[in-house]
Amino acid sequence: MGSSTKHLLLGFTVAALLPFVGLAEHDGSSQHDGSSQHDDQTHGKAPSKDTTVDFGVLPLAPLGPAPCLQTGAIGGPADPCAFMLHHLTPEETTIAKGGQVTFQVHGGGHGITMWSVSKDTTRDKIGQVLCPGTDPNTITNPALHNCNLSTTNANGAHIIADGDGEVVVVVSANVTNAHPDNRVWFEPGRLMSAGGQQFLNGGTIPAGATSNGQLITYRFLKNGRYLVMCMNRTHSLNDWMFGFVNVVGGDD
Ligand SMILES: [Cu+2]
Repeated sequence: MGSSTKHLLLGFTVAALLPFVGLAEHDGSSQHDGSSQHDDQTHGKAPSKDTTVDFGVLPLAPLGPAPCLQTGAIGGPADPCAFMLHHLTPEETTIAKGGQVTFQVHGGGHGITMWSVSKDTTRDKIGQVLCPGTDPNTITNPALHNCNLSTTNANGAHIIADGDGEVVVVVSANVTNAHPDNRVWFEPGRLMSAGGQQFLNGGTIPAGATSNGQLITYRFLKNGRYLVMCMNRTHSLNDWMFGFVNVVGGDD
């Protein structure tokens, strides 16, 4: 076979494959069905290069009227309103590929861990397998939070699947109450974790220009959607302490 014939055949093969390559890139995954593009949670958001996310909240005053604690360990593990502190701000963040997110820790008892999920993964999809019911971040009356301070739910097993139905995180039951059982700890596919064994330091000044909480940075080199969770079982499994980072721009 002459070299010109080889080139001709190679060119034909590449051309024949292109439509399939294009489809896979368009959907973000070759496994997606036709509806996934419509549900892409990463669309329509303007990316910045680098950004910051506040991880948790430092309480300085009672979190609400009684039964929220009015004195003592406000926001601590015995405060029925502590769930109000367990969220990321913002919950959804979008950066350009290659950009860095700096997570600043506020308040106590946090650890950070992260996995990649499909682009159509919604907050509700994840939250309903952690604690079924209303998103705790929208609840102001602690009596309406289905899993509030529930050790049964926090210590139970939870299997987290993404929007495509792929299992992303298998949270084992907390049997020993020692590392790694006592945290959300699942290594397959995990991109990072910080705060195992010893929780992160939330500093003494609330979120703002002078805040002094511990900083955790991660530079996102691949497009996609990333699930960022607290490793504290009570925070994430009871109170939905998780958020998403969307990485867009450039090639997938
Ligand atoms: Cu936490």
